[in-house]
Amino acid sequence: MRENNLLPVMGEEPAIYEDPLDLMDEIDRLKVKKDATILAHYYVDGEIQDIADYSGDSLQLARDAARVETSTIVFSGVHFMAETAKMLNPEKTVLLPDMLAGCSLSDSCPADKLAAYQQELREKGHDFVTVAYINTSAAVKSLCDWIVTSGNAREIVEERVPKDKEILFVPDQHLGRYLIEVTGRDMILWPGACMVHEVFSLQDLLRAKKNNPESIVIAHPECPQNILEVADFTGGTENMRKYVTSIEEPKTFMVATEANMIHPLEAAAPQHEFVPVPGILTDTGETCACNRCPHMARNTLQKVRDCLKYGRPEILWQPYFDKAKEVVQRSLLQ
Ligand code: CIZ
Repeated sequence: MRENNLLPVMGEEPAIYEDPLDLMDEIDRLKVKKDATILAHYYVDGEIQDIADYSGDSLQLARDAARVETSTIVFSGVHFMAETAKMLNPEKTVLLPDMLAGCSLSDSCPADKLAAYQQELREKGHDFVTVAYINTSAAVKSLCDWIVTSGNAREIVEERVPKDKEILFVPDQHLGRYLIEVTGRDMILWPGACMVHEVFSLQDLLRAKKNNPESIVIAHPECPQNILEVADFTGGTENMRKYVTSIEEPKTFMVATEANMIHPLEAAAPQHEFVPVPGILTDTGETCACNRCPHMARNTLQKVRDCLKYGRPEILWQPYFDKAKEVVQRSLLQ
C-alpha cells in the first residue's frame, strides 16, 4: 500500500486522506455504473494497476484500447497514451485522471519544431522517413511515418522502414542510439531524453553490483549508454517482464526503469528479488527518488474515482488526430 497518500504532487494542495480500500470499492462500483474500462500503465502506482481491467506497456494498452467495448475508457497513464486510445477507438469517451500528466520526452519535441527541422533536412537534400517513439504528442505523430514503442521498435525499423531511406528518429536519443546499435541502421537523432531514465546513478549501480555480483541488471533502452553498457539485459517493460519470468531459479535483479515497474515484475515472478536502481541529482551528487516519474505519479486512486464520477477530464478529438490515427494504426495494430 502506498504510504504517501497524503503527499501532494508537484505543488498541488495535499489531498484529503481517503482509505485506499474504500476508494477501490467505490471505483469498482462506478466502473459498472458508468460502463467503463480502466487501463493502467506499468509505471503507475501498483494499487491502480491492481484495480485496472488491463495493465501493460504502451503497445499492449494501445491494442487493448482498440478492443474496448464499454462506452468509456479511463486511461491511467500519461497524456500521449490517452490520445492514442482515443485515436484507436474514437467512439469512446476517453478520460485521463489528470490532464497535466505529461511526458518529458514528448515535451522535448514540439510539433512546430519538428516540422521546421524536417523542412530544413529536406532543403539540405535528405531523403528520409520520420520514426517517432510513442512518447510524442498526437500532433507530432501526425508528422511522422512510423510510430514505435520499446516493444516493437526493433521489428519496425528492421522489417518495415524502407532500406533506401534515411531515418530521422524522434525524440529519444538514447533509444535511438540503442536502435542504431541493434539494427545497424544509421539515424539522425533528435536530442530528447526521459527525465527518469536520464538520471540513473551509474556509481550506485556499480556499487550494488559489486556487493552482489550474482545479481542481474535489467535496463530500459531509454537509459543512457553508460547504464546500458553494464546491463545484462536491455528491453522495454513487457520484455523485462517476459525475461524475468523465463528464469526459474531465484535471482536478484537490479531494475533500471521507473520504480513502479517492480510491481508487475514481482507479480509475474515472485521467486525473485527486485531492487530499483536509484537516480542521482547531478548538481549535488546525491542519490534521490527520481526513479519515479512525476507525471505518472499524478495518477492517484482519488483521481481515478473522480474522473469516473464526473466524466472528466476528457480527451477530445483534434483535427490532426485523423492523420496521426493512420500512422498509429499502421504501426501498432497491423
Ligand atoms: O512503451 C511504453 O509503455 C513505455 C513508455 C515504456 C515501456 O517500455 O513500456
